[in-house]
Amino acid sequence: MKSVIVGTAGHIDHGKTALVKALTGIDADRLEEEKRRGITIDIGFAHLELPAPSGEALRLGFVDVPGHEKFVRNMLAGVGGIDLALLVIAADESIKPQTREHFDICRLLAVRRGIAVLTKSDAVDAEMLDVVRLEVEEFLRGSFLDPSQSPIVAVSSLTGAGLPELKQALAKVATEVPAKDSTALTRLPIDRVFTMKGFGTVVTGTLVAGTIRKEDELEVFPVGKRVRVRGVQVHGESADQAVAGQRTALNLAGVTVKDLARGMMLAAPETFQPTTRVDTRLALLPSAKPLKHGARVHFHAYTMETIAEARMLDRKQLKPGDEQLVHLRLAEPSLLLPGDRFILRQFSPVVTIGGGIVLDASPLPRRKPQYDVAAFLAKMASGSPEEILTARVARRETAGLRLADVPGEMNIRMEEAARLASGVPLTRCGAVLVSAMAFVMAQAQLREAVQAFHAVNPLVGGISREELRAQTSLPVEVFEQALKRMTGEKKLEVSGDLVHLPGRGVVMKDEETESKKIIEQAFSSAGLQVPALYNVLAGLKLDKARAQKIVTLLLRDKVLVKVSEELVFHQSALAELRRQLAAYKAKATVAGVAKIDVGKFKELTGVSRKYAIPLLEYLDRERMTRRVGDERVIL
Ligand SMILES: Nc1nc2c(ncn2[C@@H]2O[C@H](COP(=O)(O)OP(=O)(O)O)[C@@H](O)[C@H]2O)c(=O)[nH]1
Ligand SMILES: [Mg+2]
Repeated sequence: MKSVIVGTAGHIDHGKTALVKALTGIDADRLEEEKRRGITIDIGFAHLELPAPSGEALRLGFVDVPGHEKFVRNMLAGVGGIDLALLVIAADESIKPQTREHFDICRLLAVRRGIAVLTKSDAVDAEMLDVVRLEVEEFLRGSFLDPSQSPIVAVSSLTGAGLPELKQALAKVATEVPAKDSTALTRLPIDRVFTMKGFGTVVTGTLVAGTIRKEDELEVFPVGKRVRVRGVQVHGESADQAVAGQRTALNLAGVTVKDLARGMMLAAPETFQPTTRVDTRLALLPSAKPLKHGARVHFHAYTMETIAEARMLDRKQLKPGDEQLVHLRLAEPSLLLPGDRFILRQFSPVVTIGGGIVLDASPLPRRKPQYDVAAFLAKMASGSPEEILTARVARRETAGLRLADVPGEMNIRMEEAARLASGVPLTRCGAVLVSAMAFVMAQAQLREAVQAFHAVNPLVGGISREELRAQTSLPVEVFEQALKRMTGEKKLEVSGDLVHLPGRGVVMKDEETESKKIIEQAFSSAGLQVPALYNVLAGLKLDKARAQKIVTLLLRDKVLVKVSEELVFHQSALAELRRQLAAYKAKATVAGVAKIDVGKFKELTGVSRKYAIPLLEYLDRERMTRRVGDERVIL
């Protein structure tokens, strides 16, 4: 059964609530104050089943909105999820300010279909009704309610005149309007939160996308809390599930009423990120004042509202009646996705000035050089899903876009994201997608970094993988994939942990391996009484350059440690020194402090002054000791 949401719109006292009641039998003015004062303050709800022209049943959910100019905020909370609008105009008053404002809002939100209803037809004569009808036709021309495609129906909620015709027109338009997608990722903007005896926390809203079943887990935005659906009601009756296009009430476990409020959004878990920055296409009403760069406005989307700062992405000022790309910075995070519509109201006095569509809810930080934002947003506005994915991946250059982040950025299911990703010419680096161009860039970065390393370190066989990755700041997956491609094509080689240009690696010949052992042994057996390096090297069957290379390798691998320009120690000797010092500290501690001077240090270690001073300075650098006058405090 198709479910469609019908919203009322129009000036106060034009008979919106009376019309909803005449159609559905339900009084949408639910608040005590509304009943007492006879005016609608907040949004109210009703429902009706109608046979479609095909005979199939249609389920209509009604959102009745307040017409008073003071309550446009509440009207906006209701209108966000509607599929078709009933623009209510009283025949005895014709078009009034909120007729215009509500109609503007419907147009800015891109409501696609609707019916103009001339109410209170009993209160005017036929001639007057004709005049108003002409006025309204003129008013609607060229809009989504253009009289050539949308009916204008005169009714009286008092006498019932015209109601059968209106129901017929409603059924026809509701059949034609596209249904909301019940297979899409679930989103339910919350419009009411309350407790019900015996149930606990209940929220209501118009399910704008997806399906919600009992026991589903949902995430509350922007707070990120998890909730479990204990029960589902659709149009006031228990149901196994609610589908997109239905007025939905959910009984939730895992939250209290305090945690929730109108404006929050329930959504598929682990998919979306709330945002405070969106790139949009914004249209300014002809009646508005020019909108300047940096202007503050009220931002409304679905049931949420916040303050936003408008930053122009092309011309510095948006002229009335024009539209252009605008970046909005929101005062509070919220869940917004590409394609979402929003309304802007002037900061003060508060009137509706424009509205638009979110093109990108995950803009990259503004930096230079920046991707071409205008071209990117043009793609977002009119590209195919394949083009959109390609552009979203390409703008991230070598950082790439994780496949896992695609559903949240594009508001598509994972299966769809995977299908798209395999259908476009992108490079898959494990879980990361990069453009073909970025993959080439990544390889160039690797080659340059390796070349630069060789230039600076002629004696070392290559750069370690981790250092190379850190230098190029590529994601691990992109790094590994690019390296694999380059070694496959023999553009780079890998020996152990080292990456180098072909032919530049360290090839240890037998003699060299032997020499390495000799050097290491000479130092490890000497302890702190180390031999002079040139003496060790002189005893090897190797030329000086090769011997020096081996020492450099041993230093890099931290087998040998340079303590001063002349002194090199084996790491095991230095480890032993630390142990000795720690043992000495345990014995020599007086009043919490252990000190040692050069004499005691020589005694402790058996080294001469020539060695003691550089060793103590080394220990200072290593923060094992701290010099205080002629002594050292052992730390
Ligand atoms: N004569 C007449 N009065 C109506 C009709 N519809 C509504 N009214 C009256 O107009 C007033 C405002 O109606 P209401 O539905 O509350 O208007 P809303 O502010 O647009 O919701 C109420 O006193 C209604 O009884 C109608 O078709 N004929
Ligand atoms: Mg009302």
